[in-house]
Amino acid sequence: MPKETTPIQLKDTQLEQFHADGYLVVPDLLSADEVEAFLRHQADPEAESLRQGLRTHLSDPYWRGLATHPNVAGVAAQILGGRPRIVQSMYMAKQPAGPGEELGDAGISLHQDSHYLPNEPDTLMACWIAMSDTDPENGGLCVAPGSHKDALRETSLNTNPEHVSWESEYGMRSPDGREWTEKLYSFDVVGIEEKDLVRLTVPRGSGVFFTSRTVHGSYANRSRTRSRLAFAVHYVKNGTWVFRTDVQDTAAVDDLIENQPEGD
Ligand SMILES: O=C(O)CCC(=O)C(=O)O
Repeated sequence: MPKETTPIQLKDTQLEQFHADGYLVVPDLLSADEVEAFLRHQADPEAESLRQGLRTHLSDPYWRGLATHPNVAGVAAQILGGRPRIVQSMYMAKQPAGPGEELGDAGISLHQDSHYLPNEPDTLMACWIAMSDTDPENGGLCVAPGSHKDALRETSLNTNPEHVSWESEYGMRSPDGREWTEKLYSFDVVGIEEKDLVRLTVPRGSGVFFTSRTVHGSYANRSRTRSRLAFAVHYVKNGTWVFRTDVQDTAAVDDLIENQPEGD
């Protein structure tokens, strides 16, 4: 579990950079011990029984520890200017290419998170933490600086084999109780070119905060030996409505910290 540290306080210049670029890399969110403890836990077959899909932060103390960590949720609170609530948490392990394979595990097509998680007012943001050293070769995170400044972009169904492809129906509910379903799929934003992208190098324990409209994604792991491991948490500011029913019941970071069972 995270141990006591002095929480990171963003400088004004970092906040300005976040708002100008739509993302901010923040070094050393987690200590080497914290990363190690999480990875050891993930490798324990007993951790499987604690998984609850996108809501594992509610059932697994290690996931909760990262999602409420002062350097993760605390920095999100500074960016949001208010109390963050957790929408979802994810662990994404992309393995390197095996013998005879050209590519390792595929990445996630270039997208804006509000396409997947419509919310109102749109306060959605993410913290993506490198749990291994990550870079362009092993499928590290890519971002399009400044892409958050416009409205949500047009998308098409991904067809690039370096990205995972899928389609699925999701339930939606509006604040007035209206319900409907929407087909979501591996969105690929139209009009983004290689020159628009920065392929980030983010060392283990460091992280990237980005807005719901920042175009981002990743490519396949092209390394032969190095896994690309990442943990991501998506937050909204208190008072935001999340339309997707599977993650609508967001959790206040403060409540999760207060109700942490003894010994976690
Ligand atoms: O790690 C990746 O490949 C993409 C992560 C992502 O899309 C996210 O955290 O919102």
